[in-house]
Amino acid sequence: MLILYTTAHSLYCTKTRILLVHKGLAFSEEPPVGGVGSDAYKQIVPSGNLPALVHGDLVLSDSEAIAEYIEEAFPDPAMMPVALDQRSKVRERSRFHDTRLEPALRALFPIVKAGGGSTETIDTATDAITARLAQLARMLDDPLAATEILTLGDCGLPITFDWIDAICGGLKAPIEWPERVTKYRQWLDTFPAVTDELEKRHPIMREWVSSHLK
Ligand SMILES: N[C@@H](CCC(=O)N[C@@H](CS)C(=O)NCC(=O)O)C(=O)O
Repeated sequence: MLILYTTAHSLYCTKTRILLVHKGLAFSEEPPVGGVGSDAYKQIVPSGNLPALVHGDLVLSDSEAIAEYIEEAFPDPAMMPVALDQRSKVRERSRFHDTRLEPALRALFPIVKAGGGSTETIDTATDAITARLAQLARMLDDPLAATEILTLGDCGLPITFDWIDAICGGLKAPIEWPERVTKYRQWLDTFPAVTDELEKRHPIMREWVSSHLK
């Protein structure tokens, strides 16, 4: 049995749930022992990171490490293409999500927690997101990036897109979505693992945003 340490709001936990559900794997979820950032949790998961996976004696953190382990331990259905160059583009997309697009979104969290920000602060943050989305559109245009299967590189993006909608909607700072990214979102929505998980997260996201932005 797989155990996943999660919290309801964590974007990276959603990324991992999408992967596990798409793989058809049974797993149970547990909150971090002693709470987020606790010493008790760090006794189990040294980095204190969420999500973390427990599989037998293995305790593994970092959503990318978890994704690659799951793909190797449970190869069916495949979530990596066969061709080497296509595999590398999946990894590129996944890393782009974790190290570029998501951090641009994350810059908005303290603004929301503060109940809002100056027009200039919000514009700077949303301009950074817009720039990353434009880069993603170009990456998606690369023929080597196109796959028919849902891949490891596609699991983080849908929840980040929905957080962008939720937060930018709350801040009344709409984002202009590149057509290519909208088309990609529509494709992601053809996978039940994506839509079912997002549906469960929507009320939690809405509640979090509206609790801060009255
Ligand atoms: N790159 C990491 C990022 C994960 C991450 O930032 N997790 C947040 C929750 S969304 C977290 O662990 N926060 C608690 C902490 O850092 O102590 C991954 O892919 O797992």
